[in-house]
Amino acid sequence: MNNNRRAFLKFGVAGAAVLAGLNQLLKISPHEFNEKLTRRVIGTGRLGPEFARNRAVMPKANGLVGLDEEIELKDWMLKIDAPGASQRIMTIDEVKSLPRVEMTTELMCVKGWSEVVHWSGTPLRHIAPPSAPEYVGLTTPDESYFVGLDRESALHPQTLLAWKMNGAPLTSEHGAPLQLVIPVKYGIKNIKRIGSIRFTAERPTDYWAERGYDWFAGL
Ligand SMILES: Nc1nc2c(c(=O)[nH]1)N[C@H]1C(S)=C(S)[C@@H](COP(=O)(O)O)O[C@H]1N2
Ligand SMILES: [Mo]
Repeated sequence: MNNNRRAFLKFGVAGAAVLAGLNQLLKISPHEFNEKLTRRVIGTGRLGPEFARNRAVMPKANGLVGLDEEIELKDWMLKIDAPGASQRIMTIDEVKSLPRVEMTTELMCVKGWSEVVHWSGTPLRHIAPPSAPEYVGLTTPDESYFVGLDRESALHPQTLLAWKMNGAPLTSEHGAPLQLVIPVKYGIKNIKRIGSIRFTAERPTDYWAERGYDWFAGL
C-alpha cells in the first residue's frame, strides 16, 4: 500500500469516527443527520436529501394532464430519440432490466405541499447517448403534458425513470407504467406516464413554462 492510500484510509476511519460522534452529540436520527449534512456541507451541487423509508407516504394524485385516456399497458412503449441516431423503442421489461435504484426523496409541488415518497427505478442517464446534447424533452403518449430539462439535471444520479412508488407498481393516476422522478426539480417536472424522451440541442417547450412558471424549476 502506498503512502497516499494509507493516509487516505487513516483519514477515512478518523472521519467516520468524528461523524459518528457528532451524530451522537446531535441526538438525531441518521437520516436526519444525513439530510442536514447534505444540505449544509455539500450544498446544492451534489445529491439531494434522502429520508428513512418509513417516512414515505402516498400522495394523492395531483395533475392529470395527459392521463385521462386509458392506455393498454401491454401496448405501451418508450420512444427515445437522439441527434444522429434512429429512434429507439423500449418495452417496460427492457426499462426494468436496467440497473435499479431505490431512494426515498421529497416530491415538492409549486402549490406548496410536499410528500416523502419511496421510489424504484433506473437513472435516466442509463438511456442517454454517450455525448448527450444540452437538453432533454419528455412527453406523455398523447403529447398533452411535456417537460424540458437541462442536461445536468437530467443526468443527475437521482433522476429516475420510476416504475414503483412505495413498493407497488405505479397506478394509472400516478403515471403507470413509467414516471420521471427528479428531486432536484419541483413536482411539475416529474412527468407521469412518459411516452417519449428526446435528447436535443434545442431547449424543449414545457407545459408549465408555457403557463408562466420558471422553465428551469430547480430546487
Ligand atoms: N402527465 C402528467 N404528469 C404530471 C402532472 C400532470 O398534470 N400530468 N402534474 C405534475 C405535478 S404539478 C405534480 S406536483 C406531480 C404530482 O404527482 P402525484 O400525482 O404523484 O402527486 O406530478 C407531475 N407530473
Ligand atoms: Mo405540482
